[in-house]
Amino acid sequence: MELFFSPLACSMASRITLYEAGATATFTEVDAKTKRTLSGLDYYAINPLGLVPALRHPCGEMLFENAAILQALADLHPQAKLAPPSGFARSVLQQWLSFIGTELHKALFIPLFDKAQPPASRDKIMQAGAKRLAVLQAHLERREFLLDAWSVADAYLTTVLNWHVTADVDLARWPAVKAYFERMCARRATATAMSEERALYAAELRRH
Ligand SMILES: N[C@@H](CCC(=O)N[C@@H](CS)C(=O)NCC(=O)O)C(=O)O
Repeated sequence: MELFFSPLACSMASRITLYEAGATATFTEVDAKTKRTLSGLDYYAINPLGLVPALRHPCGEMLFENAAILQALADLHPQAKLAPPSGFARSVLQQWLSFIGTELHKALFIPLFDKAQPPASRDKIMQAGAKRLAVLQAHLERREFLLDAWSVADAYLTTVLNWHVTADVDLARWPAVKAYFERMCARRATATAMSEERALYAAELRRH
């Protein structure tokens, strides 16, 4: 199994998941600027969109998209109980993966990374994002995790919330979200993944 990732990108959710499962994998770093692996392979030949993550599944096929990859990783390690196996509970997991992917990752954080964004557009993005974060706040006020137990959705949510500093989103406005983020960061698998990827990110910055 091979995970194509870039440091601190959304692909970190897969690393967190693998560490939670105690699983082994080959981690192949993709330089976010050059779109080459550190060994020099053209990443567009793996994913024509140049996006991470991509997973070479043990069946030999490539898989793309966080929501699919995270569920595949959970299914490959059922003993770790990282996702409800089926039924309505699985649908709720998919609901959260979609929410994180479309409402937070793509609609809130990625646009805010653009420092050239005019203040009026930034305010509009933040207003819409605040409604999404308020939904999370209400949900997390009474829960430790997104579902009844830790799941791959928590890996994804922690990974995107980790961008709040760069995106200049003050999580203190949503105290339950802030407390959740701090709780998740304290988990051993997450702390290890974050510290490893921070070091790789610093190395990437030094390269460019
Ligand atoms: N829909 C994709 C989005 C993946 C994505 O946006 N990846 C970002 C990193 S967080 C990326 O590779 N960006 C590089 C680029 O836009 O060129 C998924 O959920 O996997």
